[in-house]
Amino acid sequence: SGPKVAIAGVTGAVGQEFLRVLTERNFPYSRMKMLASARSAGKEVEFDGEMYKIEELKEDSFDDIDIALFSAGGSISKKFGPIAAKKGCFVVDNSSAFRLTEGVPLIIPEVNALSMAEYKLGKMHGGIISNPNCSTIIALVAVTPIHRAVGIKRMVASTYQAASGAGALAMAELEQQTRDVLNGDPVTMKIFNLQYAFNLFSHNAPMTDNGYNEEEMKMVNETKKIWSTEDVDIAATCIRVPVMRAHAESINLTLCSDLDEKDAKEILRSSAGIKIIDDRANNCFPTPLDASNRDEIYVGRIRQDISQPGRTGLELFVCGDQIKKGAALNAVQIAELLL
Ligand code: 11C
Repeated sequence: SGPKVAIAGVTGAVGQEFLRVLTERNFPYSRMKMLASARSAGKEVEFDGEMYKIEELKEDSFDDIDIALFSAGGSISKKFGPIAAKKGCFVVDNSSAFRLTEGVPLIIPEVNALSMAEYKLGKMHGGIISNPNCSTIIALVAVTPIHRAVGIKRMVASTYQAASGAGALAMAELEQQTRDVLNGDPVTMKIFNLQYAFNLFSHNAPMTDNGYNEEEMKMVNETKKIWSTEDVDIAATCIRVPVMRAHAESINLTLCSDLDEKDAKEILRSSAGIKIIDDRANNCFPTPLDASNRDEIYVGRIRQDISQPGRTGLELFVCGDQIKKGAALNAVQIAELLL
């Protein structure tokens, strides 16, 4: 027994991770439907010991579905999300299509699970719930406990983002280019317009008028919605680094009142979804490899910002699996809240 579940975009990196996370968490279901574009229809995918034929995503795909996990890109979500919701299906959408839409909850379960109740989802028959951007999820799991304790006035984030954020083909490009460079072969670019292996560059999201790219503005706007406040100043610089599947972020905070670094560490240690690696003596701090395939956000370099007065500034370095907590796991946790 359990809900009838559909995966929209099952062939993608996040789609595949949905399947792993659902199995890992023993998510209850009475039926599972695998959906993708016409190109993948007819192929088979394994889940929970059974083989499933992938069906083409169409308007009638959601007629008998209770919960749909979407990760097939913004335009697919825009087209099919409302159709599914109208049919009484709860859509957990991994794209940016509805994140800032009024009335659509934007949820990180460790941070604002209660917002789902505020949106009165329980009384609704179907609806769309958005999964935040991975960089936002990874930052906010780490800093929200500090925000709850003393308030955050300003946050400056610098990201080091993995290939997975740009999809399975970008991961393949990083692998291929690395091989090409080591073999002395010419490097070819398909997904990114710059060499990725042994390099790093400003995030590939489209640039906006203010000089910040869309990835950076997502961190700003999504954080304000998730924290339900305009009263926090946020700036981000997002960089793509040649790492496979976990993002890292350097985060600088200006606090509303004093917080000692030792107290900050204790607050973080006792908070949901966080693991601390913070061993100064041995220079042991979070790495993307520590965080890969893990549920938790890894936090370290917890230190007072010496450039701010008293104990009003704090610095952190965080790592989180982009495909897992940054996408599939967070969406499945939202589906668990729906149950
Ligand atoms: C990245 N965060 O790492 C992006 C990918 O709004 O869901 C996901 C973009 C989004 O490149």
